[in-house]
Amino acid sequence: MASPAPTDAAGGLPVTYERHGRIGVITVDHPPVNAVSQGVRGGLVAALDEGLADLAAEALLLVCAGRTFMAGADIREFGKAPAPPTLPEVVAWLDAAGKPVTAAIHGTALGGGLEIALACHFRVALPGARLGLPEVKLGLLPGAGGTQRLPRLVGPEKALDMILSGDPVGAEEALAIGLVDAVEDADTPLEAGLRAAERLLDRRRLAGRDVLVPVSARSGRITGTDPALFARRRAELAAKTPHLFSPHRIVDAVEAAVTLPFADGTARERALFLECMASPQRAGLIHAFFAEREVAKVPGLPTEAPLRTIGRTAVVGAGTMGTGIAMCFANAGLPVLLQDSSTDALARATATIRRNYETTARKGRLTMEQVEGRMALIRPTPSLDDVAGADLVVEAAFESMDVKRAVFRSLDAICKPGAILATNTSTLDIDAIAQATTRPDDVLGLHFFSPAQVMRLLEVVRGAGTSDTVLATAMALARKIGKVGVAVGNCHGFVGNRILHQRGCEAMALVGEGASPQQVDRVLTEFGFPLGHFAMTDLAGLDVGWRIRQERRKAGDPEAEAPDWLDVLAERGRHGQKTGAGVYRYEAGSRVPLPDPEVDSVIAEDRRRRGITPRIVADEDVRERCLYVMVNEAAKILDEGVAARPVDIDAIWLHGYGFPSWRGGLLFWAGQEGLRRIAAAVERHARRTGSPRWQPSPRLLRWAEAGSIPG
Ligand code: T1G
Repeated sequence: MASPAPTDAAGGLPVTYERHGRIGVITVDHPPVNAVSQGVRGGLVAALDEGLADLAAEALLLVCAGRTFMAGADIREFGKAPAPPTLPEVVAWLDAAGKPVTAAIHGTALGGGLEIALACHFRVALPGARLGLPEVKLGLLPGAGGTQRLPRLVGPEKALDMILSGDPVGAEEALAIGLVDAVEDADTPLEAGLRAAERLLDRRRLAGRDVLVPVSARSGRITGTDPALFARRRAELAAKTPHLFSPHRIVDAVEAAVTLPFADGTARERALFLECMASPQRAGLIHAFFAEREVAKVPGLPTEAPLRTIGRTAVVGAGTMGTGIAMCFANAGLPVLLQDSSTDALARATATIRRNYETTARKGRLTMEQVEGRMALIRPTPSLDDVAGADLVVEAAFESMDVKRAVFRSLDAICKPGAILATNTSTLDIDAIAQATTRPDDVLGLHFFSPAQVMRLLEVVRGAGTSDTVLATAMALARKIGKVGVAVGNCHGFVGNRILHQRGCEAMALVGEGASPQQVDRVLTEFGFPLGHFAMTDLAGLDVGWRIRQERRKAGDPEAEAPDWLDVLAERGRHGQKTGAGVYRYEAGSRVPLPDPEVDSVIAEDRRRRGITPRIVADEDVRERCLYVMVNEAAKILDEGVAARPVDIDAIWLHGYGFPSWRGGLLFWAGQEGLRRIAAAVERHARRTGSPRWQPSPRLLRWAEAGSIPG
């Protein structure tokens, strides 16, 4: 298959061929992750042709330049017409090569990148390398032979584990299960690969490794597999992820490796791959993949904005949030002072942190040495003066403006010049807090989501005075601590909670009209949320919202709602999971929400007091009103510039509120749901209720007119 060596966008050669002695070396160089683009595919074929034609080359070696082996097909090409050669064609060409080909793997060999390595005769991994087939996380399945070759190397059961989880395995495990032939320690993949290829030639081992999995010599099918394996996996998927499209097809494809000869199994895999490629879930998951990376680039923020150095951090307030935030910094290797005037609170926080780390260690995700290392990074102190030397201080005190302004006045007096002062407030006005200091340019919001050490979203809230440097530093810090940082503007509830508030108002209205909390929650979990609205309220704590509403009423906020049945429950001490009862009741030690007749009677009393006769509410009403009001609020947020792009809102709800990732995000889903349909419903509810929350956003109406949401 001779073809001119293609060039990449920069005009360079993404793949080159060069002989080293008797080994022909094919090098892929397509930064940043050697994604297998059309140029790389064409280059691989051209280089392979050259190596096969090179009579002095007795064997071939495939390596990658840069930080990693090929990280998979180029996802940016999905949805476009496939340009030849396709990945399956490249893999088939490798498979048929007349000379032994060794792949030397460093960094990550993922997806199509690993499938290329699987088509080589031998694989060596450098220490630290990771190998996986993560296609399921994109709504796909390995479409270039992975579902047929992997089972033949590691067995169908381990292959199903890897492909259904999408999680990579390390080099040593890859060796143990037969995925690689050797782990080769060397300074470069080239050095490791040449050493391995020479060794193989010396041993005259020109065929692939002894296949560890019994394969029929006649049919090429895998033999000896427990026939109940696939039924068991299908039953597990039906229980765990009935709504996901690609996992069921992965089972079908791996089963074909057992029931069909290789060529037929490969054809079956291709057909199943194309079914997944056409699925809306693939579009949603790939949008979610890029959204997480896109939001790190803040429009209008100079990319060369100088960054402050964040070496020492501090957290003020050792409550639930402060404790979790301190763990975030320690997890990233940053020393952190955890300050609280109450030594009891500090003792509780320290015990909680240790308990959390030891639980993680028991699950094998941390060593006890790492636990002690992280504990050593967290220094509790009752003295606020101790934070004077911190580069960044995060205030996580009680959600009260008076309290926060007092803390910031103190920090302003204590902290060194250039220290960044951040508040973890979830709803309060950043500017009002910044005005308590003489350095508003160094103040911003870092809104972590509970539990802070788990949830990936971090709303980075820019105040009127926040400088570019401080914003850029905060966004870089978000990446360093493993968060999805999204830059947002300052308004009540910022972006995520402001949208959540509208869904909550609608959920309360639906219950007032006759729906039950269970019905609202069931509709939302059937949509794909991990928790319904009221179950999530129980998790966060009814007292949180109750206090915020009290604060708003005390401040005379005209939009503050009158007390409702949730306030009645909160006043009765039903604060949610933490008190064993909230909207639901919870058996001791259980998080399973159970309906509670006491709540039904509180709701019934609330309806009587409001003069409402309950009616049957249809599930479709619940779905439409809870979700469409969110879309309308998102459009208003964009209208006001509180969020810069639709993708920012998608990332916020994906990573802060469990919006189902296979739907791509709130606004990506709205585009699939139908913008005209949503706008018409919003206008209908506006006429029905006259409520401000249903007043259609002009932007939503423009989207409906255009039939799409521009980036
Ligand atoms: N295609 C195109 N671009 C990619 C890419 C890919 N596969 N992977 C990463 N990028 C971009 C990413 O958008 C970012 O761009 C930059 O590279 C750095 O990524 C047929 C169908 C490899 C572990 O699912 O898991 O093969 O923002 O910030 O944190 O069977 O990227 O700089 O412009 O994530 O060091 C299967 C996806 C594809 C791997 C590196 N492969 N990538 O993480 O860097 S489907 C994957 C990752 C497939 C075949 C099937 C991670 C990483 P920008 P990054 P990182």
